[in-house]
Amino acid sequence: MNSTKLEKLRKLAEKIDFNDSRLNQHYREMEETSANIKPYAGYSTLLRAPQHTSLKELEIALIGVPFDFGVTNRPGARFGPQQIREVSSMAEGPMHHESKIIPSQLCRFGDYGDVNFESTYNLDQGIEEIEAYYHKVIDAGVIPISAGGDHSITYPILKAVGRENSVGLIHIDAHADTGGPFNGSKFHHGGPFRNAALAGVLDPERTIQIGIRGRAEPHWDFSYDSGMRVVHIEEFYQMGLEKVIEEARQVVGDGPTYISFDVDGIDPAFTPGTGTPEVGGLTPREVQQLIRGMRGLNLVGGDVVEVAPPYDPSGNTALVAATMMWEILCVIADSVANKSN
Ligand SMILES: [Mn+2]
Repeated sequence: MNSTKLEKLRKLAEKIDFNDSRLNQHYREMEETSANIKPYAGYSTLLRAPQHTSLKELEIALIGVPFDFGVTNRPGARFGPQQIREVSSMAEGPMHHESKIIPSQLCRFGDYGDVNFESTYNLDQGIEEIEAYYHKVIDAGVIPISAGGDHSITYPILKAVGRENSVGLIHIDAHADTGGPFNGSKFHHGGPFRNAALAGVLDPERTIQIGIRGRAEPHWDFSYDSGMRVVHIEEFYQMGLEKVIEEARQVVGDGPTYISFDVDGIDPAFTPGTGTPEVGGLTPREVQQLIRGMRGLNLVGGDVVEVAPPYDPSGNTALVAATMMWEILCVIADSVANKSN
């Protein structure tokens, strides 16, 4: 290499600061606090967020819901939040690489811990306890982003989130989850969005369900009858990602909107650790793009559900879930910042 070029390269390597000054600020602040713990040391938290025991300082609370009494088949999602915490340590850095969003500089968020269930044997009581817990979160004016838990948790969460104004919904899943009572209960994980619509907290006409497939299809009549937009996996690929994003934004409009992501929406090649896997699903890339496409909407909460670690010794299902939780955090942090401006 000629010596001028080499000289220039060596000069470049002397640079200490990042080009983006927000990052310099972030790492300076980290050095000044105790936040600079190595990723493999200390306590695991959701998205490596600071632990918080009070809602007072928070605008967004990351919450675990270790609950799987609502499954129609394989249990295990009660272990989801803890494994999502564990794999969260693999993600380093404060900034979303594409949107350049730095959530910690837009709003105050933290790991608020888990719903601490009093009863560990009773589905109906569990649903009530989740609702009571989230009313406190909403009372404090805090936006919840939750890690499940099976999908039955989303009904009591929406009861709190949608109590003043019914919400619109971006729902990514293999199953529409609008089924009626099944095996003696209406609170199972195949029915949260029927329950939420019937409770008046979810607007079916502002609901879009993406990635739907599989032999449970006959159970989803309520979606069609109530006016939900159902995008089957076949139609997703016919329309293409951009058109689906466009339509999702039209469906939910500018009213309050919730994002619910079931890991079984993704193909079990990527997320086998889940109770009811359905072959032939979305890729993690596509779900990332979908969530990024929701930037600028009026977002009031989100969840990532159905991670069941016992069926995935690799832990990759939880890593995918943590990654989508990060994507959701970024678009919600942006939404919070836009509202306070
Ligand atoms: Mn589901």
